[in-house]
Amino acid sequence: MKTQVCIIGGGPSGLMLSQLLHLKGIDTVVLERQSRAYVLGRIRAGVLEHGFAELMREAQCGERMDNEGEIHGGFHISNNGDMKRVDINKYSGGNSVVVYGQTELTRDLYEARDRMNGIVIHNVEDVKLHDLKAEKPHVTYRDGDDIIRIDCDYVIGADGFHGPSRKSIPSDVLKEYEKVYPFGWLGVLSRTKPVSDELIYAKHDRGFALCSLRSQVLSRYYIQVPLSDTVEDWSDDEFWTELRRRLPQEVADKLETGPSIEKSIAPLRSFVAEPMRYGNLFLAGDAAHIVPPTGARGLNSAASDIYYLYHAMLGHYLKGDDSGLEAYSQKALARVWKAQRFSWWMTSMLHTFPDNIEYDRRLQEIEMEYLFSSEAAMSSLAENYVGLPF
Ligand code: FAS
Ligand code: PHB
Repeated sequence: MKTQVCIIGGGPSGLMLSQLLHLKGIDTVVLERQSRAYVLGRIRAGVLEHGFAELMREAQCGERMDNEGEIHGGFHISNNGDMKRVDINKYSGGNSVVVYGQTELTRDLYEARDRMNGIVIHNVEDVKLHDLKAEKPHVTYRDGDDIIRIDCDYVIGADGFHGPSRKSIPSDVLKEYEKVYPFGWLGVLSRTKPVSDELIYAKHDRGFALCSLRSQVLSRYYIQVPLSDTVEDWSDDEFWTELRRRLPQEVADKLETGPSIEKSIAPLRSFVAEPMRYGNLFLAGDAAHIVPPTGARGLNSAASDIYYLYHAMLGHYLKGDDSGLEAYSQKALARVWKAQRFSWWMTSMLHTFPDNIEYDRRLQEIEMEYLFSSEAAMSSLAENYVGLPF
């Protein structure tokens, strides 16, 4: 099999790039290890930056997002029950975010791929990357007893944190930066009316909590839990009781509870792999970087990678200009690290750290006090939350 761009990973990063390139006449093949149902069964991001929403529209996949997604111009931060609103619309110069689940946008991307007869191959096994430094790399995968070879010009590693692409870069070339947080997020999805029209990030002595949503009939809630906890340790009732304890009383009193339709624990880590290019391999999204979800930067960091790669590939194929490809890693990492900083800052300010000394706990309080006392601090939060420019 031959193609111009072989994309490993059928998550949002891989699908978005495949769709954008196809619209410009550039051939791609997407290789996905899981079934489509499995990929669409994942519950992940919920908040889209302005830039991501624009990319969805450019990819001709934005219609349902525009019809069903919610535009949010602010969110709330509570501190042991004292709640204040963050007006991101005012402090970002009129920008906002779209609340629309990653599951839904991934579905939209798959449907667009189908409409254009895009090649997405599911249930591939043993994907291997070959000759990445040669003129023409190739990728192989196993289909039952057969080994299938795909010859291509470029390989895109959009295969997430556990995929083979990053691991194909020699250890003497790749540098990894990682910070693991001493807690995770226990998330619950429930067919209930969201407790608030806007997100609530709740700092509390018992631990962090987040009230989010997917629609007016589908709520998404999280509570910080120790890394030693498992989903089995938490019944629905225990989850709702603990969530209420961490919310302001007026919010807790109107919390509508119901059976969890999804319940999972995500560990929190900050991770960056450099460089994001090795020969004709380009890493994008979670394959290259991971953030704690506190700042809602995970999926949105993937968006700028895809934007840069898309324009770099257009330059190469349509103009014979490789400057975008040459600059990709440095340009992508510059924005990735700013998202890392913001995610670390939000996480550090809002969570309880078991080993924090008194000085650290007091500093967290001061960070919050400074934020709500300074227009400059609020503008900094807002410009990061709506998304720094691509
Ligand atoms: P993905 O991991 O989504 O996709 C990679 C794809 O590659 C997967 O479909 C995988 O099956 C496939 N793959 C892996 N190995 C392969 C192989 N060997 N061969 C072929 N295919 C292979 N971000 C937020 O902004 N907010 C959140 O609340 C949030 N919550 C999250 C919760 C969890 C549990 C996780 C893991 C992530 C969360 N994220 C969140 C981050 C998440 O949204 C990612 O940023 C987003 O999925 C990135 O998309 P991709 O780069 O496409 O990676
Ligand atoms: C979510 O709705 O899943 C969500 C929203 C905002 C975050 C993290 C997760 O910061």
